[in-house]
Amino acid sequence: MEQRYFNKEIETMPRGELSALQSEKLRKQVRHVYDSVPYYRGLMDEKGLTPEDIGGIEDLHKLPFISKSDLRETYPYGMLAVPLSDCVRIQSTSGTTGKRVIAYYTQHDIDLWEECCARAIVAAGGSKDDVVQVCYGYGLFTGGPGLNGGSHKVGCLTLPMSSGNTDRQIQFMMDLKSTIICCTPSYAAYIGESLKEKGYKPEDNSLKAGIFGAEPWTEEMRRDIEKSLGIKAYDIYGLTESSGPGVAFECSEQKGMHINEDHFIAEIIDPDTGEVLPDGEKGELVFTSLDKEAFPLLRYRTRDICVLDRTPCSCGRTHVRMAKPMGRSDDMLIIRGVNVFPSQIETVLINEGYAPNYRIEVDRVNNSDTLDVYVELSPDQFTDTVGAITAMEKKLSAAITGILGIHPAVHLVAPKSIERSEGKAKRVVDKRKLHD
Ligand code: DLL
Repeated sequence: MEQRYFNKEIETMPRGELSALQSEKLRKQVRHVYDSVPYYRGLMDEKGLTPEDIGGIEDLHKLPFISKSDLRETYPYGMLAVPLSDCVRIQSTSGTTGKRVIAYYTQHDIDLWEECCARAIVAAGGSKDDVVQVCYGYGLFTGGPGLNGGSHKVGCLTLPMSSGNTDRQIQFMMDLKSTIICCTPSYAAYIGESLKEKGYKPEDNSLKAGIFGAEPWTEEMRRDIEKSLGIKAYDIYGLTESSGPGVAFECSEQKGMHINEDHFIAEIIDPDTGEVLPDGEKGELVFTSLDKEAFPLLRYRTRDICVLDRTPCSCGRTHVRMAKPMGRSDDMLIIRGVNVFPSQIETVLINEGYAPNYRIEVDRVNNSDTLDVYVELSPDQFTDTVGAITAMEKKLSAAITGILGIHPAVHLVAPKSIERSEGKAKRVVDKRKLHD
């Protein structure tokens, strides 16, 4: 397949030149942050560091980390590195775990963010001839505005649908012949299911690709969505703190997401010790933004657990690839002492032939953790024979035990009884937190 790039010079830049570019930008960025963010200057002072100590990327490890708690402490303006009058936009996180994070953007910051998204769209096969249906949420969430801006930059016809109203999504998709769809993977699965219910076959739509992210999703879920929509499904990663979607994106090789390294330096650290880990080892992803003016974060701890791969990619892009994040360190459940990521359970469900409609409930009864997995049956799996259901539950429970090493209570429930998600899916209810 012929490779196309949005910014060939940067995306295929030889490693040596890329490192030199990163070092030059890092020196400037550290100086900018030191001079304009008293809070970060304080952290550097505590370590006895001045901007002169950071000669290039080899010195990155000397800098202090920033985490969500620093952003909460400095809320709302404490991390702002330019006068408020130079900012043109804010975006914000959903704030489900505590105070919201507010990210600020100058026009320059918006431009570079949108370019990152444009690179992702072109890598997924997009060009000015495409019709891009953006059904990530618009508003404070970065998904809609980010992909919308990227789609404009590529010159695609952009459908700013936002999330929800699935009947209308399907009507526009069919009438305007959308070729690329952008939304969360859980909403993509829901749209696929709704199309089927309306009697459409995968080949009835004009879609060729989907750009899905904002939440963890497995390879199994990718195959499911690809089949139900008749497309190639691409992953995209990002977080509000670092602009939004487009920090990393998949190319046609689909062997990890290329991190836009001209704008972000990625490190993997041991979440307990903060020590930088060698490439190929699993740990917490840390980002340093190199170009952002308003809200530049140095060594920001994402809590996402991930692996980096620097081996060359046959797509020609030279930028490092990150594996699909397997979840956040704070999403990881510790059940009876065993570390469990919801994505592990999802893999088993799909491999066993179930759709990714499930809810995980963890509780503590008589001082012992309980794990209940509610899994929805599809209409063709549904049966009202109790014996058959019990046998299926036992088989699924054994398959999950085989992977996790702990035994869940599996409950197969009626079709459509688990709530669908139009944005990020909420799959886990940890009732232990409610009791604390
Ligand atoms: O979710 C930005 C985004 C929008 C990314 C649209 C991709 C597409 P936040 O709401 O701040 O920003 O959430 C960021 O979501 O730290 C990850 O834990 C998770 N996440 C984002 N993309 C992926 C992905 C947006 N592709 C948090 N795979 C991040 C797994 C993802 N997790």
